[in-house]
Amino acid sequence: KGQKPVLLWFTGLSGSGKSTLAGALEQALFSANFHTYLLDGDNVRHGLCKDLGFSMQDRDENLRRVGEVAKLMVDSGLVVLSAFISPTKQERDRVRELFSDGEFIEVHVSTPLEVCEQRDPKGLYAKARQGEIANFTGISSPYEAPEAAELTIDTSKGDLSLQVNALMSYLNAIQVI
Ligand code: GGZ
Repeated sequence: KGQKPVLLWFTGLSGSGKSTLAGALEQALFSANFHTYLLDGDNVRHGLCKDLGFSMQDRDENLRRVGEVAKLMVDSGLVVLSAFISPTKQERDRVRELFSDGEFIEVHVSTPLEVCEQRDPKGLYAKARQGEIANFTGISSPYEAPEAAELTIDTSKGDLSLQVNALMSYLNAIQVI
């Protein structure tokens, strides 16, 4: 049983659950013996993109680099998962264009802003509201929701294991795994 290399691109607000969901999916794929790699702010913004901040221009460049790296990883045969806010349609579509049909799977983590702000795991929304963080997505910087994501998941509804199962079923249905 083989695997078809693809990029699963998770997009959504800070605190929407992108990393948690992508991490749990990666674990499920790993357990089923698939070869994966998870790109997220934790492993990219401290290294490859440590020169970049959160202006629109820097986010563009962050996502351009992530897209190019993901492309190399997909070319090497991996199932790649990425978890970045990726706030604009233009940035996401530019990454999509690097891939052939069916290779780029956009997953909109659509958890509402109110829920993300209530979760506020790192206290960043509170800081953004107080003006201590500028250009914060959803507060003082825009987020454009995808119009045609392959999948949409609201992590405030239903539990993580069911959402991972839904993602695994989708990957199975489109013959990625
Ligand atoms: C949004 C910010 C900001 C600003 C710091 N706006 O919840 P987190 O902390 O762990 O995830 C957020 C992360 C977003 O980085 P990305 O590389 O995903 O963004 S983008 O795709 O737009 O390039 C948040 C933290 O960085 N963070 N400042 N101003 N999120």
